[in-house]
Amino acid sequence: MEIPADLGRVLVIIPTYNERDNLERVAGRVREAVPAADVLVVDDASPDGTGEVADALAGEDEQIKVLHRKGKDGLGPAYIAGFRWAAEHGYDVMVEMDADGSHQPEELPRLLAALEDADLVIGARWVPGGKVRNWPKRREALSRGANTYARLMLGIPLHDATAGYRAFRAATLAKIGLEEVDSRGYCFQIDLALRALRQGLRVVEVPITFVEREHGTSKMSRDVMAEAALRITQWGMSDRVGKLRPPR
Ligand SMILES: Nc1nc2c(ncn2[C@@H]2O[C@H](COP(=O)(O)OP(=O)(O)O)[C@@H](O)[C@H]2O)c(=O)[nH]1
Ligand SMILES: [Mg+2]
Repeated sequence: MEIPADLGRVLVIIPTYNERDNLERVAGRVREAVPAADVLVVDDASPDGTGEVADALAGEDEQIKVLHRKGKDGLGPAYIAGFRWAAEHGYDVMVEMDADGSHQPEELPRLLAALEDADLVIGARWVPGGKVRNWPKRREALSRGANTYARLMLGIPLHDATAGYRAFRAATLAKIGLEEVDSRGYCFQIDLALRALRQGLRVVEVPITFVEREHGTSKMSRDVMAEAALRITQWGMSDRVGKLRPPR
């Protein structure tokens, strides 16, 4: 399956922090699964030399690009830098994909096909047909719980608002006010989905099979979880207070 022609130019943005043992494989799989798409690696000066691996790949394949950043600054800021780069270079579709193989490049054509009738497509785990491979029960419970909390607290129709495998139309990102986004970890994904929904844009979830990484380590931390829990609560509360005010 190729990219639907009317979607235009697609950029797959892969943020990396210490992904030396994963990057070449995932970039190769993207290039094979969707040859027309370009790849942008956004590396935060990984101490393990991922940035040099990215440069070597870019040297061999002109459809692979690299954005080097000064130091580890979180997933959200890395994606925002990637989105800006994509807009400056005239891409029509921006894809978010992890470097660790959790988001299978072979599923990207399905996400892109769904984008024909949507403004944002989320590759979702917690929908019928969605799956997770090699996750401990505890992590699954945490992710499901966080997503249920977000759905109820924010009143949004999504089942996997924290999912990070996504395809955006460039117009979607232009409309959602990226300058104001300062979420760093998982809540970055919720933040963008919420903004898209509040703009009245079409947000669609398609089932994916998420595969836990084999190499390297997760950058998920207590701080990342605490940020998400706090922000969901704040957003949900301010929305409720807003609704209590008399209409103007
Ligand atoms: N550039 C950049 N990439 C990051 C940062 N934190 C995480 N990543 C990347 O974001 C993706 C998802 O992170 P990961 O550790 O796999 O989180 P998990 O899948 O939720 O366990 C991976 O490709 C990471 O290398 C960061 O601060 N900067
Ligand atoms: Mg991961």
